This record gives sequence, structure tokens and C-alpha cells, in this order.
Amino acid sequence: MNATVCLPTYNEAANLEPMLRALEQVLRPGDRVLVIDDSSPDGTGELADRLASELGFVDVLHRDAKEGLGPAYLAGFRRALATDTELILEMDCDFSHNPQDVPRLIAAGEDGADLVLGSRYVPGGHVGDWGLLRRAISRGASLYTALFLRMGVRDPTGGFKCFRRRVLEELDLDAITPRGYAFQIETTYRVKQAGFRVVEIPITFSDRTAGHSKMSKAIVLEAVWAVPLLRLRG
Ligand SMILES: Nc1nc2c(ncn2[C@@H]2O[C@H](COP(=O)(O)OP(=O)(O)OP(=O)(O)O)[C@@H](O)[C@H]2O)c(=O)[nH]1
Ligand SMILES: [Mg+2]
Repeated sequence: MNATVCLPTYNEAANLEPMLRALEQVLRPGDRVLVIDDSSPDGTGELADRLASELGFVDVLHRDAKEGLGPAYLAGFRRALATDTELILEMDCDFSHNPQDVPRLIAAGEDGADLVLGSRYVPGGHVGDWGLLRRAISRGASLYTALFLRMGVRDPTGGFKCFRRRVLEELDLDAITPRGYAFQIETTYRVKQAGFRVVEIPITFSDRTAGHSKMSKAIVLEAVWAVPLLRLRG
């Protein structure tokens, strides 16, 4: 099954080339990477174009403004669905998600999971080099989500995922509005609600070493209100 890795970037000039070279090592003929750049001021978009002309498996989607991860991914999903790709992956471009884990996500999708989640909080999963505060926020977000949504998912905020195309075809993408972590929670919630099979596989998550985090208070607060609202709306 052909796969497309959606790779959102905002100011990832230091990470993009090493990431694409690493993905080149693990992807198969026919697999593609779609870089989704929101007009990064550091030139990531231009770099992506240059690399795409060199590396045949890379496409670039340029967007006018930074709107957050959610809208960037939705634009990427729509673009990927317009091709014949069967598996659509989400992945950060900061090496928090290890490119070496991509084949395991793909294999789980090929094995029958409708949505595969790379999970830090199942046996065998780990979080490396995060401080106490980031660990607490992440764990707290998982517990908070479990309290309201009862999805049976251990790591609902993670952004290393693999969807079968039929899943994204069935979801009402226009109805998914969050920009940050809530986007990850809402997509998984809707997939579960639609009756699809969600499988978590262990990953090790590492803190970025280059570039800067785009996590913000606003992104955390969005999840605080969006999760209960999701439950209310059903
Ligand atoms: N296109 C696009 N990409 C974004 C945007 N915000 C973040 N990204 C990318 O999404 C990925 C994850 O963003 P990070 O800044 O690492 O945020 P995070 O992983 O939630 O936070 P940290 O764990 O602190 O790094 C990275 O590849 C970012 O470049 C955005 O508004 N638009
Ligand atoms: Mg990150």
C-alpha cells in the first residue's frame, strides 16, 4: 500500500533536509512525503522546493499564513486524498518522531488498523529528555481526555499517526476546527466514533534539538475547552 507522510513545517530550516534524507532511507518506491509549509519566515518553504526538485518523492504545499497544525494537516490530507495513496501519515519535522518508526506505523496500517497511533504511554513506549513540566502537561492532558471522552487511548495528544484513506474520506474534515493538540484528540475521537479500529503502537518520543517549539498557552487552553465540548456535541 502506498503511503504519504504529511510533514507540517514552520521554521524548520535546520530540520527539514536531515528529515527528508532520513525518510528517504525508510520509505518504499511509490511512497511520498508532502511538506506543508505555512510561509515560514526562515525560508523553510524555499528549501522544501529546492529539495523537492532534487528528491523525486517530495511534494510541497505552500500556505499563505500560519494557522496552526490542524488547518495545515487538513490541507495536507485533502491534497493526499486527491492522489491514489492508501495510507496517510502525520509526523512532526523536529525529530521528536523517529523516522525509523515510520515502517512500523505503515505495517500496522497494512495489517488492518484503520488508524495507527504512535504512543508514548503503552508498554514499550517512552518519552526521552523532557523536563518535569512537559511530562506533567502531557500526562495531565491524557488523563483529562480520558475523563471526558473515554476513548481507551493512552496517548491521545500524540501527532505520529497513520490513517487508512477510507477513514479520512469518511470524516467531515470541514467540521474539525482545532489548531493544536485538540486537533489530534478530535481526529482520533471522530475516527473511534465512526466505528473504525484504532491501534496504539509504542514509540520513543525525543525532545527537539534544533529549532523552536511552537507549543503555546493558547494551544493548551484550546484543548482544555475543546475536549469537554467534543463530549457535549457527541
Ligand atoms: N505548517 C505548519 N506547521 C506547523 C505549525 N505549527 C507547528 N508546525 C509544525 O508541526 C510540527 C510540531 O510542532 P512543534 O513546534 O514541534 O510543536 P510540538 O511538537 O507540539 O511542541 P514541542 O513538543 O514543544 O516541540 C513541527 O514540524 C512544526 O514545524 C503551523 O502553524 N503550520
Ligand atoms: Mg515538537
